[in-house]
Amino acid sequence: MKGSLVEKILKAHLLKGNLQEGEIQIKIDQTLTQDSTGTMAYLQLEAMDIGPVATERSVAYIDHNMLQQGFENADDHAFIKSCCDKHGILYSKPGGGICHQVHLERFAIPGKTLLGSDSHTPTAGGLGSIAIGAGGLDVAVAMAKGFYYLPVPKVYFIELVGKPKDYINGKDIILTVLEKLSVKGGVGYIMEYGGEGIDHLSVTDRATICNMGAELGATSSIFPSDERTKEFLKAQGREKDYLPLQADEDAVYDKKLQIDLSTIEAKLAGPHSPDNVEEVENLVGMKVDQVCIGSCTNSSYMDLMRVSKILKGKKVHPDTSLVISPGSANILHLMAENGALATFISAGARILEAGCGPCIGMGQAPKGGGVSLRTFNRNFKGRSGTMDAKVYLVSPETAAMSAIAGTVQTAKGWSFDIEEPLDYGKNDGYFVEPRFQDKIEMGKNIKPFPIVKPLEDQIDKKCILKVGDNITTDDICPSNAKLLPYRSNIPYLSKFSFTTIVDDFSERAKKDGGIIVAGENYGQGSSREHAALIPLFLGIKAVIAKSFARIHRQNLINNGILPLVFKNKKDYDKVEEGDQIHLVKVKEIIKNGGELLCQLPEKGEEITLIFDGSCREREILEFGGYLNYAKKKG
Ligand code: MIC
Ligand code: SF4
Repeated sequence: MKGSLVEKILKAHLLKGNLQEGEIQIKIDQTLTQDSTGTMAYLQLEAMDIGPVATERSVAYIDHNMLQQGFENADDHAFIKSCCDKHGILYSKPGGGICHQVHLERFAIPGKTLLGSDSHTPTAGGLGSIAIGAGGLDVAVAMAKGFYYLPVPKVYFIELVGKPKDYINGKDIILTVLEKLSVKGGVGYIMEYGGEGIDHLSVTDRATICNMGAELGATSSIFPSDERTKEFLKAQGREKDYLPLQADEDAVYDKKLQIDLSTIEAKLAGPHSPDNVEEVENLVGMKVDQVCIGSCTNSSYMDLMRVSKILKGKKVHPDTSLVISPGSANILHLMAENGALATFISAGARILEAGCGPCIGMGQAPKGGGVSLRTFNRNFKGRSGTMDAKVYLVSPETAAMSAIAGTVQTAKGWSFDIEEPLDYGKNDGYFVEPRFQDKIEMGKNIKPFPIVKPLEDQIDKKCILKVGDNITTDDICPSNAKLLPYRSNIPYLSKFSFTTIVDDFSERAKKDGGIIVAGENYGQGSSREHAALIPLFLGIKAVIAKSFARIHRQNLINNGILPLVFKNKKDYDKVEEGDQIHLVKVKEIIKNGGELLCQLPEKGEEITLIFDGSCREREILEFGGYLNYAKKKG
């Protein structure tokens, strides 16, 4: 990484370790939380018994659980707000916008580090921050102590050359990267973008690209900070935050890929994976039941103004529903003033408040078997709220064209000529400054989190579930309008675990806990700790996989569940659902390192497993989770 942008920022934030290998501790300048992971993060912060946060800026956004069908979500909001008041955290009310979009507009700073309890936190890389998604507990520790641990990342340089056609969006570019690298192509890397092609990309296009770096499995994604960054910050009234930043000419990278932007045509990702990419052209004419425009990927002012240009004077097709959710209240405000909102309404679009909305299944579930085109970043099975819906991820331009036609269309040949505003204005109506009051408001929706038991030396459990590659956290802990209100209630949520795959996982686990066996990239997707807290609650002792997604692996360790990998990936075939699994000398090997022997007594087989963790991670497992570790270590 010598001379890379990543190296420069990490070096300036390095507290422990070195940038050659192993684990590093870095200083965290900013944190963000959102409400559906936030309650857990703040419960954990409370358990740490601290005063004001140690960061330069911490913000708590309410953007996910905004449907208030009952008291549950409102209870959670009140709890989070009281924690903000106590610890000096800025609170962004529901309606203020999606955490990543608002943070980009108002707080992200080139060269700073940001840790967020949401996997799409790297969106701020569009402005030159090193922004990383993590579990709530890691973010709580960052708020309390101002640091975060991560394995030294490798750096993947994506050189962008050429000029994209005017109808091409950052979304088409990142879908092109996903097509080439897949949902696990970025695991272990920070994706660093550069090359003359970036001059043609607005900050929000860059943010779209960084946002979906999460779908590559990357630790983060980052663009240099240049004249376009300066213009954006100036228009946001934050020119003082500008800092030019770029890699050295002779920077060294672990991997490189060159993409010629001029050759890219509109892309889509078909059901049910963001890397199931093909050209939109191939599906032109396919009937579309629903179109959703928004999410932290594509809800910027520039995106929505392009949509407005397409919709101007047109009507949404009679058989299609168009839903638009702006990324921030500020964008909604600008569009109310410049007439774009009126264009949407005249076209027959449904306008939602600024927030995540349908992206996390909070309403607007498509009809049974329906085709939904969404400008979002994830199309995992069931995430829309309709199990058999066919969700395609597209750009806002493709979405708007298709909404009018009622069938898949591209914006090929369109020219938009939309300028960024010189002054975005500042809508502060949704921010609440902390009032440093001590009283925590704990509603009855908030249940205590499960307690981690100390590591046992022998584990003798059944393999109660064997799954394939790329299992998502949406499989482990499904999220939709019915379940999101229970993010503070693990016992209730646990009943729905893995229902995208089997009906009775929680029943299987209830008997005597168990072990899960999985393929590659287990736990991809969200940062939700619930995907570790539920297995913890259900008595899962270990997950044995070919490989793990970064955030989920850390969440398992933080919650005292062993993430073990097969030494020989072929051994995956030897274990079957229902097999008894016997792990010996667990404590000793986790503590001191070495290979872990796994016996399958009914088959008379033995396989070798590895825990490939840092000394700190070994201690966390030994002490029974990160909270216990943090308490013991002071
Ligand atoms: C998501 O897009 O999957 C979420 C919902 O934003 C999650 C966080 C969560 O599960 O609450 C994420 O991306 O981390
Ligand atoms: Fe919200 Fe969707 Fe972005 Fe997650 S991906 S933060 S649910 S808008």
